[in-house]
Amino acid sequence: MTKKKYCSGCGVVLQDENVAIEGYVQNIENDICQRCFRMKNYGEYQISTKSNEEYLDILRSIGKKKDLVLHIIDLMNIDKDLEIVRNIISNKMILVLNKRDVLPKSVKDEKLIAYFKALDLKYEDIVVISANKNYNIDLLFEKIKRYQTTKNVYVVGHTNTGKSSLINKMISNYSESDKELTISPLPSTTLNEIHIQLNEELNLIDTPGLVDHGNIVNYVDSTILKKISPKKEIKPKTYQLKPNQCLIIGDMIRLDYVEGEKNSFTLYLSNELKVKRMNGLKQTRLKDLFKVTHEIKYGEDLVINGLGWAKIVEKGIVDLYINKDIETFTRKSII
Ligand SMILES: Nc1nc2c(ncn2[C@@H]2O[C@H](COP(=O)(O)OP(=O)(O)OP(=O)(O)O)[C@@H](O)[C@H]2O)c(=O)[nH]1
Ligand SMILES: [Mg+2]
Repeated sequence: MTKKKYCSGCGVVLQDENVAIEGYVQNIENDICQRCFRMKNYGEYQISTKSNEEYLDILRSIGKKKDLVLHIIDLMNIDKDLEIVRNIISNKMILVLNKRDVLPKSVKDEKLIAYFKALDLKYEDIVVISANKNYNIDLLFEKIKRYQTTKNVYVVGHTNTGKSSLINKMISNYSESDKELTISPLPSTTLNEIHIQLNEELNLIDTPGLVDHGNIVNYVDSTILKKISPKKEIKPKTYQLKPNQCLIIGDMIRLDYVEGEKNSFTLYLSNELKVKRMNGLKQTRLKDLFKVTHEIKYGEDLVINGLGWAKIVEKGIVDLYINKDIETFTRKSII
């Protein structure tokens, strides 16, 4: 029986028909599939659908081992259900808050850490990083060495949080290897576990990630995707709204302030998204949108999954008009 080969970019099993051939230097160590080839060389992204059952199985199998786990969170897009992973895996775990570079510099790392500490999910440690900007990767590397229980360290979390980006950064910082995992702005880039031996003492294991079906990235085309994914530090914009005023966000979402005192809405969104304030609620109609009503308590964020959030100071009632598949929810203000 011949041994199965796996794509070194995403971990998928390589069959004859999905091995990259054209233009790619064939190298047994670094074979990649067609999909990764197109992503890496032409920036052509292709959404891949997979069920969460498989990923839950991966998490369960990690839960049976003794290895250290890194749980990666995207700070722009904090999962509503952080404890899903924690409930399955009781291993030693470090919470890694990634994409620090897009949050305003004025936000202190300590504040972010305190917010997550208060959730009391029993992490060994919490580290704020930016995989893209190489921020605090040395610090994380030190913590991994301090807490690792075996050679293997698993990297888990929701899709698109930057798991593969972090491992790539560690490969280039701390090893001689030229391996490179595939990364992309779309969810479900990594399709299988991928073992990366960083050195004699450390194997990092990338995993596919939990799919978030309520995330806006599942429902926009690539032009809009570029616009809504922040690449630079976001500049929050504050709007003072009275009832009967509304905000139109990127011609996609309408936020109506329906009831309450004069209130302050600070939007944390990609700088490239245009926001307009309008008087009167009924004059601007956006096509095919559904209404979701949220009762906001004092000091809460209204989160639009995958896009960002509005930090709202006072209590009040807000109607969102939005694509029906995009999840919205409130949480205690993070900033
Ligand atoms: N601004 C910013 N973007 C980041 C950072 N790390 C990763 N990204 C971006 O986030 C997107 C997803 O990165 P990946 O590394 O593919 O994420 P993943 O968790 O491996 O995703 P899946 O394999 O789909 O589960 C890419 O567009 C990355 O460029 C970061 O530190 N800052
Ligand atoms: Mg990945």
